[in-house]
Amino acid sequence: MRSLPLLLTLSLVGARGTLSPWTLHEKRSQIPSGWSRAQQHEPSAMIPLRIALTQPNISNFEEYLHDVSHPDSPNYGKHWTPEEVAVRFAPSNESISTVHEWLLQSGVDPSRVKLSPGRGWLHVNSTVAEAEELLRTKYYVYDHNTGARHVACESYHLPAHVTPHIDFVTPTIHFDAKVAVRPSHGPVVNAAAKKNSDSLEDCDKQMTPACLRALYGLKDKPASAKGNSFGIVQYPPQAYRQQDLDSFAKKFSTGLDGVAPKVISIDGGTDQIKYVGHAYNTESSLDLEYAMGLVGPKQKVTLYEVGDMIEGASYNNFLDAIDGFYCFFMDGDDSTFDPVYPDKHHGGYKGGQPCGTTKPTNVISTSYGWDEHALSNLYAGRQCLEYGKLGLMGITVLYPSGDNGVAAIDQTCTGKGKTFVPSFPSTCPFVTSVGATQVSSGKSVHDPESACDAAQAGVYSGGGWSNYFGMPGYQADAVKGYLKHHRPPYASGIWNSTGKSRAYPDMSANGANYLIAIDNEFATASGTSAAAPVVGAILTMVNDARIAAGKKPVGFINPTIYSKKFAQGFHDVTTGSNPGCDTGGFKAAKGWDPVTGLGTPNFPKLVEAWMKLP
Ligand SMILES: *[C@@H]1O[C@H](CO)[C@@H](O)[C@H](O)[C@H]1NC(C)=O
Ligand SMILES: *[C@@H]1O[C@H](CO)[C@@H](O)[C@H](O)[C@H]1NC(C)=O
Ligand SMILES: *[C@@H]1O[C@H](CO)[C@@H](O)[C@H](O)[C@H]1NC(C)=O
Ligand SMILES: CC(=O)N[C@H]1CO[C@H](CO)[C@@H](O)[C@@H]1O
Repeated sequence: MRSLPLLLTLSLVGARGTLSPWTLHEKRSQIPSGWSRAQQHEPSAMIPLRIALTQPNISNFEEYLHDVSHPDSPNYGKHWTPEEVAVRFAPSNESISTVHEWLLQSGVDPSRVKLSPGRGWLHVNSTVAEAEELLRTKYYVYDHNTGARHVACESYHLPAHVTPHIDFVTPTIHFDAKVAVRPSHGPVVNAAAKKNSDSLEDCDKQMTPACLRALYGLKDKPASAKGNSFGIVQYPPQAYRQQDLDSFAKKFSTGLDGVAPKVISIDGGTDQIKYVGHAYNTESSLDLEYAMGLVGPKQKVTLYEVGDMIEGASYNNFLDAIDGFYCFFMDGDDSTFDPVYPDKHHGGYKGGQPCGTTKPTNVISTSYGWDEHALSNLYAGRQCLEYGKLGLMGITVLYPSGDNGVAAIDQTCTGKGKTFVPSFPSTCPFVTSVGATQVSSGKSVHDPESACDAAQAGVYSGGGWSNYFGMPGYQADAVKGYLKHHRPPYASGIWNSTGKSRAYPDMSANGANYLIAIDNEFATASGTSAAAPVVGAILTMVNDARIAAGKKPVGFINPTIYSKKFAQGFHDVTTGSNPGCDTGGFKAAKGWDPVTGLGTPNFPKLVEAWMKLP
């Protein structure tokens, strides 16, 4: 840990702070479902505050990203280095000193204030009583119906002169950002593996690599350009079993029998073997069998295993590991928000948190999602910007759009009006959100696909409009077109009908009834979490072709895929919908729609279009 430089002396303290009025900074409108407020928190308890300092130049963020990722930009593909990103967005000395000054003035001893190495965060070791005074708030303990506990407040305030320098403070109004133990995949149904490896029959009942290759025109075996990489992120207790990957390979993937992914452990992440069962092995079997199967044996697939079995991990734990300028403290710190390492619990991981020492792959696919409203707007916003920074550096970030149509992960909807619940990080305009389609019953791979239908696939593709993020320029025309020609018939109170917010998904891929090897048998699994790694594999093949030709990886793809140059790159999906919240949800339609996005990939056309770009 590093202390603040001595330049921040008491001489900076002036009368300004004391005169400044307090303003409301963040307020939660509801308690996430399952939680209830118990009692006020113990005033003497320790509560380590983390203060996210405002980053400069953010107002130009979309422009910067557009500059390196729009196909008409002369700087297409000229990605930034991590240092360039850090310098552009590092909080200013003024922000650091203003906030520090306020803390000292409020009676906090300088030894208890620390600045993170990337200068993005200030940490204050304080008691609940002090934090309540600093933030003009009250902390409560909340109970979850599973027995979990959480410390939070309902709202908090900051002095007006400090406000422009602080993004947000944690722990405050946010609820646990730890990734849900249950990944967002559909039900698993036992099914005999009757199909042989290249049969294109019954692709409506059992999806296989051969069905996907036929649907999207994929090459059998990519060349594997040196320097290409593709990563899948896994959170505990999910784990893969090598014997399952081998059984799958024997049947479907030549050259992969006995081949393991390249495992990178972050924060004590391991491939746990203590628990076996569909609840523990489905996500990883699905992701790896298809990711590895599609890119073939020459392209190594990286598996990031994040978090130990006790504390688990949040998306931020992963982001800390791959970006040293985002991470908080080299050696971990006390926090009740994002899990902290070394883990103090008995049997927990005792090593530290990697901070920017883990190399990110060109394409990163994560098959988990979260309800947008469980996180605060500002917290989600900060994380979203981080995905945008990865985009600036040429990294593609994929998230599934969710499996419950317009409803939340637990299928509930908020409020009396049954308000739709968007899925984060899909609503972040700087990730590529992937929805799910199916080969409908009785149809073949040569017929157009439809959006996933729960009757056949057990899931409905998540999609809709964010309540937090504004609409990015790259999708404005596509989304306006949908709102004009297929305006959803719902009252404006239950969905974000402003036409000014981020709409998702961006694209889709088949997510229905994937045949997987799991726990020594074959079964089928469905969901957008199948679609995301498949899109990841396809973009990895595009990168393969580009890198072999001396070009850069595709990076952030959204400005590209919505552009006219890529209009032929997708199979438009025009049938199906995504029901939820006692409604029929949204409808798929010609062009972009909030169920299947732009449609499913047409690989030969995508490669052709991407090879024309510098
Ligand atoms: C900010 O402060 C650091 C010392 O902590 C100093 O090296 C740097 O030059 C300052 N930057 C500006 C723009 O004043
Ligand atoms: C925070 O303060 C407590 C009590 O003063 C102390 O025991 C603890 O070591 C401090 N933690 C850090 C990270 O400074
Ligand atoms: C709808 O989205 C906009 C832009 O993201 C946001 O400002 C607004 O608060 C949202 N409306 C609701 C009701 O959440
Ligand atoms: C390119 C650009 O706009 N840079 C600005 C980023 O923010 C710093 C600090 O506010 C300014 O000094 C730069 O001009």
